[in-house]
Amino acid sequence: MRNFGKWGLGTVLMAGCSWAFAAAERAPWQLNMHPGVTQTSHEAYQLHMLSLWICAVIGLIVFGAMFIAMFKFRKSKGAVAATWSHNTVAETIWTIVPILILVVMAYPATKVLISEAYTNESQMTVKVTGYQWKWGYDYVNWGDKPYHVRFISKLAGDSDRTRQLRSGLDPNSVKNAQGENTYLLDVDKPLVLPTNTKVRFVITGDDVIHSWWVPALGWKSDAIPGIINDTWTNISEPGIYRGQCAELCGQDHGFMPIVVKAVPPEEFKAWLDQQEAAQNPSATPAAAPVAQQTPTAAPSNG
Ligand SMILES: [Cu+2]
Repeated sequence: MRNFGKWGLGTVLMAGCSWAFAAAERAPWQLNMHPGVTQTSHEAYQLHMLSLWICAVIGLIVFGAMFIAMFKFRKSKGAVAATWSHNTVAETIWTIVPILILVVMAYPATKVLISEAYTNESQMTVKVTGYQWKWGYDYVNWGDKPYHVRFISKLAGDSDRTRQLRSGLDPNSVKNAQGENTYLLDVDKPLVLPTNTKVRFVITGDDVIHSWWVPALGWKSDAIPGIINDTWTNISEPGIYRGQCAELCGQDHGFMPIVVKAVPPEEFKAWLDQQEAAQNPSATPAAAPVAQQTPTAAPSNG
């Protein structure tokens, strides 16, 4: 009976863990995946929950059968081992049932993968380039209008100074304006994106393989030299979304965070125009009236 108490406690703890994993609300000590802020991330979350529940039910059946066999048919109760070794009907069932379960899981997963790859009808394009150890962002267009805005986004100065060997600086004192600890999480220039806009990403690497990953967007994409991966996002809520390089790329792999700042489309457009004017003064009518007479002049892309 003492042993049964131990097993019972174990079962209750396991059930408690499953419940905690299944809880969808964001909370301190949240264990489950976050649903994110895009259609793709919601779809990934639903796939995850489907798999989780299928696994939970399979676990319950398998462990339930195992515990019944262990307790009800134990030697001390006079159980005698069976002598048969094959049962074609049982083997057929336990081959076909897992195949059906895998098909049930693969069908929606494939649908989501196909929709993630559908970059047509995007409203703007951003090129992401992975470097050792920073990210390059190029804003290629907004609708029909081409843009030539480009910048490098790297670890914020305070984190960078603090991380140096024997810097003597306290990582706990690296904080943002809201007082949150942002040690190794902030960058000097975030990737600004508009909300409610289908943004296409073309992602590549300049030296070694990196991987661009912001969990709230629902996907990650390898940044491979010589190869261009494309995917898309459409962020529903303004906010700051953080990510990391997700492919070991050298000694400072852990020091190239990603920060996406999602703002309403009007605010984004104003920011993008301002960046365009600042980076390409010769091509901007306001800064150089001469350019107004020759609107076809190719903007310099310094
Ligand atoms: Cu990396």
